[in-house]
Amino acid sequence: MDIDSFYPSVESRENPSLRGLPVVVGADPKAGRGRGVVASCSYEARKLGIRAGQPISRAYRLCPNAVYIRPNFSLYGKVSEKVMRIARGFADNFEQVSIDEAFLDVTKSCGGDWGEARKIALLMKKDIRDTEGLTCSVGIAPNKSTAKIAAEFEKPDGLTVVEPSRVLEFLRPLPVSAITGVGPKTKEFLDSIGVKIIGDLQALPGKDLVKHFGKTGVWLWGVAHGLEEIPVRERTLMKSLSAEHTFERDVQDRSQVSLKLSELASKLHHRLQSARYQYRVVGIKIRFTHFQTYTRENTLPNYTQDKATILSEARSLLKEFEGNGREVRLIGVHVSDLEPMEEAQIGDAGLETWFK
Ligand code: DCP
Ligand code: CA
Ligand code: CA
Repeated sequence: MDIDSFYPSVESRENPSLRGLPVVVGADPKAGRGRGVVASCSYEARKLGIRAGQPISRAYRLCPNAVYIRPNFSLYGKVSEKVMRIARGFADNFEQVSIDEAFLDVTKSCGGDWGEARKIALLMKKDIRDTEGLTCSVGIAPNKSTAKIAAEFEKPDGLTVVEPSRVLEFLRPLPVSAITGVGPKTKEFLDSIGVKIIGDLQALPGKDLVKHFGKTGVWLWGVAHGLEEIPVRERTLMKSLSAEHTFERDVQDRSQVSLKLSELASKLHHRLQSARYQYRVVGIKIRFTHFQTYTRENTLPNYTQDKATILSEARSLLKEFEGNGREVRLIGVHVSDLEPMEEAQIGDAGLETWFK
């Protein structure tokens, strides 16, 4: 299940006068001079060509009269928790994958009856609509990758059921980019070997995919044939990540502190990348001789996965403590307000290493 136009739908629910209007949640457009991006927009705004991730200035050119709203992350977080609690109640096993998206394993509750699975989905959709005033789209299929594609298939307020016997024909005509995990670079490469739709993937011998993609090729083959079988599993979403260092001897030399800070920032970024999370808050911890400890943090306007931002934010937070001449015992960096990135299975990074 995936909530429809999540941020803007929450905004319209809070302020019903926005219903039916093009609503854009994101950076301040500043009459066309704004520099941030669109986080999400209502389906009315999508009809005008506005898209998530677009520069807000572009959105403004497309529709200066749209309703532009700065994101209210804490509200979205609370609404997400409530929706997820409802959805969880309909599942044997539940796996939340992002703020507005989850997999529900209903194998046991539907006892192999696809009509039953459909009924469960309709009940869940009704419950979410009645209780939280939001619509979502649901895909029902024998595995996660097909279910995810099916959920995207008809939006908003969709319900797409793909029974096992129909999986191959359902997937065949869809572009390879419909597969979560096939990013722009993978798509470009597949394009270069003449693979455009999932049907083209289905026609490739598995060993060719393995030749091109290594282990990922096995997964890709499974996805194309609707045979991927990664189980639905409860996962605890990470809330924050931190890294710190205690100096062997308290140090006066702040260039040493700064050097360590950049090592810690790279380490954190590496861990974020491998766990596939983005962050919105960067903080530091500094401890002087005699254990006087201070923490500082800063919230960014958007979620990001950028490496340089961790260090630049940490450095600017550290400025406050410069020039006080005190000896530093420990330095730490943390990132919090984490949000999982959606392409959970294969990244373009994997493809790049393959070609090196
Ligand atoms: N989001 C964001 N920046 C992006 C993409 C998404 O901040 N580039 C946020 C805003 C979205 C939320 O995550 O509302 C969920 O993302 P989805 O990709 O599920 O998109 P929506 O829910 O907005 O729309 P859809 O109806 O297509 O699912
Ligand atoms: Ca969504
Ligand atoms: Ca989503």
